[in-house]
Amino acid sequence: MSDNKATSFSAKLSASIEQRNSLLCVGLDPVPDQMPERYRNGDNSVTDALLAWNLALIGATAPYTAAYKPNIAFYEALGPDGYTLLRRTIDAIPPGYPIILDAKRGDIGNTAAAYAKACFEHWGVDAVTLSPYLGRDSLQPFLAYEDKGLFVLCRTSNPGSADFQELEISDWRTLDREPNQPLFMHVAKSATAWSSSVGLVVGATFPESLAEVRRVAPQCWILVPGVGAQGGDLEATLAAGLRADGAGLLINASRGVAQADDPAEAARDIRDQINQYRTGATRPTPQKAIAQSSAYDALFASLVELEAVKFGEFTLASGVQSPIYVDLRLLVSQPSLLAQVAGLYAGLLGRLSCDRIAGVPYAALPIGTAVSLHAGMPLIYPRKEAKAYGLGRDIEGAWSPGERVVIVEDLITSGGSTLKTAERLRAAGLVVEHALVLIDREQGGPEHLADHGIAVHSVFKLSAMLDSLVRQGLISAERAESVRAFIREQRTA
Ligand code: NUP
Repeated sequence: MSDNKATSFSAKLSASIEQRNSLLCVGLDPVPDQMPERYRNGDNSVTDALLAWNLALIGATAPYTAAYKPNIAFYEALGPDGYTLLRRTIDAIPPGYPIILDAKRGDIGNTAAAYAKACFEHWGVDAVTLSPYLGRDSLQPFLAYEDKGLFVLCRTSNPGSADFQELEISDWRTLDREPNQPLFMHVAKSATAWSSSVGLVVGATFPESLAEVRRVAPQCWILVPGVGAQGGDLEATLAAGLRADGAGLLINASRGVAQADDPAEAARDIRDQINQYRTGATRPTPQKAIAQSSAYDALFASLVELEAVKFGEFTLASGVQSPIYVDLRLLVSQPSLLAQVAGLYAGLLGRLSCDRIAGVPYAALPIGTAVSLHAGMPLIYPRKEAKAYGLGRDIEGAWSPGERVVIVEDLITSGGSTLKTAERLRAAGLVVEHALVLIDREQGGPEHLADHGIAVHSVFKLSAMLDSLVRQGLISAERAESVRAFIREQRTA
């Protein structure tokens, strides 16, 4: 959630952060075995002792924490008494402190509505954690409580978060500016686009992921568990995730505070460490942390190094003077880069259903072959000139009329060569509705092809590469601007 639109949760959170000068969130996760002996007074019940512990924690940490986060699992584990303990704990938190119920809910619509009612009406908390994997409609009942905060699990702190959250996928419907991305990045982009009341959960154990998430979700609140007992690096977390205004992160500590000999001191220490970093003159800018971790920077730098992308003054076949020259035929000279690029095309291809891919000669023949090997998808290719001897074949490879073919091209400018290929394939009875390219030069090609019933999916757009090369210091901002101006001019020409 961003605090531009002051929902009452974000307003309450901002006020509490300011009042306590703290980005700390104290977790209230009572575990009987871990309870210090002093809370057992002989004949009190376990839940009474746990309540005494929670009350002591709340009292001790109130001067230093901005919010509290009870995780409902620890209360449910106690059976019916656990519900009473949670009720009393929530009621004991002084007004002015936002309460985030860590419940990680996510279910089909009507069930989600019941969960939302339980969290916001029964427990009366200010915010809740949610799992995004049932999709947007599963969050809708929570979004309907407009004044509440939602923290969507994005990149969790546990080692197993790699099992699914790191899976690299591409979504050509929304993300064609960038190559394959981990699933958690899709969650970050989509969930924060659903509503400004959506924040994210990113574990402190993955600061590089946090930097990536911050890059695509520059404004939202991010709840960060995993410092302390789970070993997350506080400084790296702050470097990666703080917003430019020095806020935007809520750093959770549960066991690190609750099990300390002196919880007040533990909470104060974490708050102070965070604040030293926030106010320190030496901290690296968030932009630097982000630039260091962009997954695409390396690809763009490799293309420049190979001279597949060159900057200068070039005369194009049309006679036009261009400040950029892209020659992806050179990819064959660096097999590892060709393989990487093929993987990116294959990611786009995975979303489409087709029978074959078709490489456009010449540049896209080796690329098409590499994609075919990567995706296990058979390749065909139209000859430049039809053969006047032998079988006189015009399209090489095995195919039958009526099959669906996805065109693989190296880059798209006006779309002319892709259209020519599509027309030849269509004339042979093949069905052509999609084309994949590595680079969209943003000169109107996709729009032109859309008029001919062909959807173009690009791995990235030229402007994304220019932005990255400037960020990496590989080209100057002026050079990037001259390329952008050229592209604009050519587009309108
Ligand atoms: O990715 C997550 N990691 C995590 O630890 C998402 C969470 N919600 N949590 C919760 O944060 C976890 O369930 C526990 O309630 C708290 C971290 O506790 P501790 O490691 O600070 O004791």
